[in-house]
Amino acid sequence: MNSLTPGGAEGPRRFPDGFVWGVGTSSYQIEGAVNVDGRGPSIWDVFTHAPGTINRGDTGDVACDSYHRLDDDIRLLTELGVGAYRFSVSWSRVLPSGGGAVNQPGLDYYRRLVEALNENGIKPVATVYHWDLPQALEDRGGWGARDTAKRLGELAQVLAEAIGDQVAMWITINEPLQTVRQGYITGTHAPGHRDLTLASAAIHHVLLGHGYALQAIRAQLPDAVIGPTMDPQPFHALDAAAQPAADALDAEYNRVYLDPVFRGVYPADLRADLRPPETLIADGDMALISAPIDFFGLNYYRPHYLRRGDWADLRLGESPVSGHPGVVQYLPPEMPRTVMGWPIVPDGLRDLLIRLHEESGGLPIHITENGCAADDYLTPEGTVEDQERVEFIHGHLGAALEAIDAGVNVAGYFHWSLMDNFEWAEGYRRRFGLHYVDFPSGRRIAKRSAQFYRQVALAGQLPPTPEISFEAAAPEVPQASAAV
Ligand code: IFM
Repeated sequence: MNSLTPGGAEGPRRFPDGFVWGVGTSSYQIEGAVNVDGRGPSIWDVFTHAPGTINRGDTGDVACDSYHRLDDDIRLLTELGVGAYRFSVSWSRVLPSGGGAVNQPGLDYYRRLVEALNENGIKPVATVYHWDLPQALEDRGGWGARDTAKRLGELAQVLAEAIGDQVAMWITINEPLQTVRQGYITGTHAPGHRDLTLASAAIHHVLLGHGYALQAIRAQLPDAVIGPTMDPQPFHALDAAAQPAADALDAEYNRVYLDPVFRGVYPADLRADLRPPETLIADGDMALISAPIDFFGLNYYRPHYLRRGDWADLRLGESPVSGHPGVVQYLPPEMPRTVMGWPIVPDGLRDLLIRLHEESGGLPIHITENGCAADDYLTPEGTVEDQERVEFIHGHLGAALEAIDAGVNVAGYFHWSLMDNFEWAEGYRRRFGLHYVDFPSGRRIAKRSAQFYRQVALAGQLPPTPEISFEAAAPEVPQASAAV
């Protein structure tokens, strides 16, 4: 319906009025300046400097140097034409010991950032916690300790007081699934634990941290717009034999975080060794975790496919699913995927939006992340022709429109990311940005996808094909001025 013009030809499809167009980043991935102006060490400083943790030994020591290039990045955002910018706060820049004494220069940086955004008509969307826990808190037990959750509430309170008048939306936590899974189970992210007992405690304490942060911001700013961001990952069983595994993994990856926030309970079918022990759940915890939120933040990248398979005789595209003998994860070899190896499935976004709409009781949903890594490179002419990212964006925005047509309140889309940055264990080799970053010089260059996204965001509509129209192209975002 939305996609057809009266003449029957495919025309542009409009997003609802007030739809928020944004881009996202996070502190450790872009700021650099790790030893500057009183910032304390975070778990990522320690983890990246341990041998063998990160591809090529990359660190976030310099990253995109956004701490020193604030004006450049504001210019990128204004040239991009977005209405909102999602950034995260480096906890140890503001509270170097995790709590207690505030580091004023750190707080001043975020004050300058949010003021500059507002002066340029861009809504600041602040993520309180995006993975860079102060090492001081890790030394006292990290997310295995209840006190860490309380300290997140303290950080939120400090931020609400200092920048609350300037922030349009608050995101309490980013992707608790990855904090727990990669930080405490696989050990591929900081702090690098592989310990299920710690992981089960971390599940509860990260969610409790969301609850304390929500409570602190609400107390200070009763009208604030607040929600968590999560990255539920759909598991599809391709045959009946894989269905029990798909259900179990849905509990382990998704419902363990969704159910407490939406309904105040942990899923009954969660595997026993990950279930937060009753002894850790104090009276009032589940009420705090399930306190009303104003929106749900969805990060969507990919689904998973499971089928019956012989672990001793794996076929092309199959890998064993740990804990589920006889079941394999399967990626059809011909299925398009990003350089991360993640399948490109826009319909998965539509279906997930519909599911979350139902499970959340119709909450507004912001797509707080969606994007793809690609093998981007500078052409001799100095451009980056990332047509595959343009197509990725076009496909996923089309899926968001289908969800809207189905009645889902999709309130915004934040492309990940404003610019190439430190992609955690992958280091700098994985480029997710709308802007190419030449890391040795720090220079930012608008990719073709930046021009496409600009055209969509300014018009509030999706063109029928993933192409840049003449009017939106070069004159407004000339390569020369987009490079800073
Ligand atoms: O770069 C990350 C981001 O920090 C969290 N969500 C997924 C992105 C891509 O892996």
